[in-house]
Amino acid sequence: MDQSKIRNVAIIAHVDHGKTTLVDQLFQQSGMFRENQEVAERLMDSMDLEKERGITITAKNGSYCFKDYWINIIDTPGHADFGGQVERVLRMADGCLLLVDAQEGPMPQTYFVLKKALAAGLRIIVVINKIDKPAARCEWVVDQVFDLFVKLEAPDHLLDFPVVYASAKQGYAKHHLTDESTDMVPISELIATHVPPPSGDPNAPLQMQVSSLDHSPYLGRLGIGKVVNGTLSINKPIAVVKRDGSISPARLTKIFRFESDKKVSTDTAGVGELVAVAGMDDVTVGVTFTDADNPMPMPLIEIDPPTISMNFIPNDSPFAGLEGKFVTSRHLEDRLRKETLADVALRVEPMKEGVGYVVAGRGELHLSILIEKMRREGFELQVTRPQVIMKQVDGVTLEPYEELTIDVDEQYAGAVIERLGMLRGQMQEMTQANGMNRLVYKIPTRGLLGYRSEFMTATKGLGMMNYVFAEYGPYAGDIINRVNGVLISMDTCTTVAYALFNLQDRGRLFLGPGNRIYAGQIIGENARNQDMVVNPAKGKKLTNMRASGSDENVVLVPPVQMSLEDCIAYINDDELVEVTPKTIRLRKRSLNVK
Ligand SMILES: Nc1nc2c(ncn2[C@@H]2O[C@H](COP(=O)(O)OP(=O)(O)OP(=O)(O)O)[C@@H](O)[C@H]2O)c(=O)[nH]1
Ligand SMILES: [Mg+2]
Repeated sequence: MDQSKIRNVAIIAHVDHGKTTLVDQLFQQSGMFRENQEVAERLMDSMDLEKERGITITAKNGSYCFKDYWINIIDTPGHADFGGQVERVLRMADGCLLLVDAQEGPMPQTYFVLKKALAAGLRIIVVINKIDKPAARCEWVVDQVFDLFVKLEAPDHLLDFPVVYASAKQGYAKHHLTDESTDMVPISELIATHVPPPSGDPNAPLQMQVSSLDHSPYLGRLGIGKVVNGTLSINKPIAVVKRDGSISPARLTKIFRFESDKKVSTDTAGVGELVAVAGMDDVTVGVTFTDADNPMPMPLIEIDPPTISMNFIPNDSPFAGLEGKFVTSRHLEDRLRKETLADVALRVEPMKEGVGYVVAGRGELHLSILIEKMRREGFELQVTRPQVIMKQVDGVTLEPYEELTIDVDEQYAGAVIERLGMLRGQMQEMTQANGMNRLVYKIPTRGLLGYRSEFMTATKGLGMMNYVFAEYGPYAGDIINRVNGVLISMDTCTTVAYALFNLQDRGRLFLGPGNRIYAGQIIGENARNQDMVVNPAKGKKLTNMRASGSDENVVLVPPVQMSLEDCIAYINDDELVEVTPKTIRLRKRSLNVK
């Protein structure tokens, strides 16, 4: 492949600003699909969980042709929990598209990814996306982006960034807002002219560093990275430099390049090409494949330390083993170990007391996605409330803080401010525009655990909240997770509508009639502060004449529906979430309720 015609471009942005949709359009318009071919929306979001949630979880490679250019595209996740991946895959890129929503403007993760792109010295093309939105305010957004570059001390030659306006959804882009356009050509043109070709030397010793991982059912683990110098060849013996600096011989069994969203096998890959390689079972992020005679390791890729942890415990509830295939501690251990190989941001250690594992990751979403994957594979397990990872510096306990940005309708701002105060948030900034308030806070990560769903309810879904890790700071003091107690079942039984009807005045119920539950299981929230043991199976007395029709006439308030994330955020330290392929239950750790 002609090195001068390769362009390696990462697409980076805040969550939901349209990265994956933009990739769809670039692919679609490059003519790589047959005219009548059915192509999935957000093609690169290929995992089931990505499709269901509409978010990108892992970065992915693809490519398309524009004129005689071969453009490698790296789609990255925008959610802060997966920010570490962005930093790693930027090593494959020579330039990037920074997408910014034409209405929202730069958001916390925009700041984070731009900082990483500047640190990597990449050429940046700013794409103002979603210009079709009626509330788009492009000029304002461009100004904000410029301010962000200045704030991040971008060097002068990068401050002069090209801007292109796009609607990824409708498939057009333009250099000026007044231009007419029906296609994405302006973006491809800018990539061809503004992003430099890869700069390596084909005659130098081989260097290819693994920046991300993938898995093939037939070939096992794949390492993905850029050939920085030299040529990678299937038949040539090479060496691998591991993260610990050790050097050993290696032989690759397969090399793939990325064509559209597929991997295509090849025997050699030259400078600047992005490839996936098979043949090394314990390949991990940061290893360098290099010349066997003249090994040249590349600088190590730093991996951000985890910020929160949860305990994963084998299911020991009375219903253990009824719904899942994998239940034992051994199953759990094997699965978690396997995950750490594929996900370098995850740490797993045995618990110091009791049976189970401390699983540490980059945030609530990171860990809950793992739990969700496991339950779909047939695992049963129990998890504890997430804990933030504290640090000891010079004998002082420090805890992580986030910078929180909230956009909320004026009428709800008061309630939000009050609550954030209780969560130990410190307001940094408050601005108003068009009936919306923007609040910026510094707040302990602890205070934010589980806050999202509360925020959504408090603002009737009309608010937006985003946060990124800010720094470690002094311990902020106690934060009360939940003031209410819970309603606990006194017996193992099946819930009865009549009993629930009598209980629903006491608080909010989490389940309806006809559910099999056990003693010690949590069935609802008490309106009062303390826990209460209740009997959700108590039927009507038989002496009551109207009992003959039994339950049917009872009108129940629909139970509160809680997602896995809601449950995890809800529980206290003396409670667990039990997860099986079919059910999510809340329980007391101690089931002794009598
Ligand atoms: N109106 C409008 N909506 C868009 C546009 N581009 C994307 N969207 C919508 O924005 C939402 C998010 O799009 P994605 O492409 O998944 O965003 P993303 O940046 O890949 O999101 P993450 O990968 O989760 O960070 C989807 O509902 C898209 O349909 C656009 O140009 N205009
Ligand atoms: Mg995406």
